[in-house]
Amino acid sequence: MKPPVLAFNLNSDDYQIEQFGDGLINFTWKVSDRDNHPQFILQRINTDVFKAPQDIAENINNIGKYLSLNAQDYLFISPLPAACGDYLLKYSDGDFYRLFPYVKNSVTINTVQTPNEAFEAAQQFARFTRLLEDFDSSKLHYALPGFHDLNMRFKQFKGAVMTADENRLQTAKSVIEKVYHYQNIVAKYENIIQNQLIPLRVIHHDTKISNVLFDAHHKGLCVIDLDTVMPGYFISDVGDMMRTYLSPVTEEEQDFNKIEIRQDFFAAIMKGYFSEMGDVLSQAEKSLFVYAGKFIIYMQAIRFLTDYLNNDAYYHNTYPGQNLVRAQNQFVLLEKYEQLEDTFQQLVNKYCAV
Ligand code: GN1
Ligand code: MG
Repeated sequence: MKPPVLAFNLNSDDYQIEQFGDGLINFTWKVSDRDNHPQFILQRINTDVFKAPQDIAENINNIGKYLSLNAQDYLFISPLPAACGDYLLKYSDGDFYRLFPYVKNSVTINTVQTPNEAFEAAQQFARFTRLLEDFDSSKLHYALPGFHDLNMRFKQFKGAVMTADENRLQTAKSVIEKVYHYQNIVAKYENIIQNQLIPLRVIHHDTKISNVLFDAHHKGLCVIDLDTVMPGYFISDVGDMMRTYLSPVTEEEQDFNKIEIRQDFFAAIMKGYFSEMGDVLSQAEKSLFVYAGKFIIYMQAIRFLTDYLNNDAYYHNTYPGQNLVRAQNQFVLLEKYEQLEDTFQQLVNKYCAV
């Protein structure tokens, strides 16, 4: 597939274009000059998932404007205009594209290898939310309504069980049982929401490490991939960091013995997040810091399983049964996380007491 670089005034003869990153939804290319220096990042928005890409463009624009007025030192990467002047290009193939400048000497990483990387990333996501603390979040469109609404995800899962074909129901049987085994995680979520125990904030909602830009010395620079920035709860961001930084292997790992929880990485996420948000978070939020991990790991397990039961309609797959493997993987992670829950709670208590 050849992306429409000319529509962004780039002559394809002058650039090398290669697929970039490991996202499961949008398609991303790195555009480098003839000397192989990266110059741009080009993205095609998946409109099966993001039904109103214009809303995302508006969100990014609004946040960019706010930060340029209120946090001048923050590195905010704004999209570049296409030849027609639009910042989000609707191309003749019906797809939407956008172009970002490539930040010189920046790097992204795909797996968290040191606690320092976890600290830096957590600090960056927390900084983003903190800098937007006074931003009027009602200005933001909900690009994906109900995205991290665990209640809704649970209902979607039950719906998928009703409609799934017999074969998939059979192969997924033991994993489906796990969803019910951990149902108390949904009950706790319902309680939080119904009693409004924690506030809505500007939340990134996709805190995997590849969404952080680092400098050459692995210092965090800023967060990227802002499609899912919406009003939400801090447990989404912290939880997704637990989900994706604590284990040395990802959701794609098929050898579940390799899944483990690295305790020093938990401490790094906590310290990094609190370094920015420590004075902002309420007591109620702090008391849910450990729950955040369970909340997101469980929700992601449900989302993969639901997609498996729906014949893999949502996530990009490269082999049959991949969504089921991902769901199983996430349940193993959840089990191992739960075993350390008390240890982690003590860590948080101790850290918050000083
Ligand atoms: C999707 O495309 P990517 O990898 O940034 C998904 C996230 C999941 C993640 C699991 C819009 O993110 O919510 O956590 O896959 N994004 C969307 O790998 O559904
Ligand atoms: Mg993403």
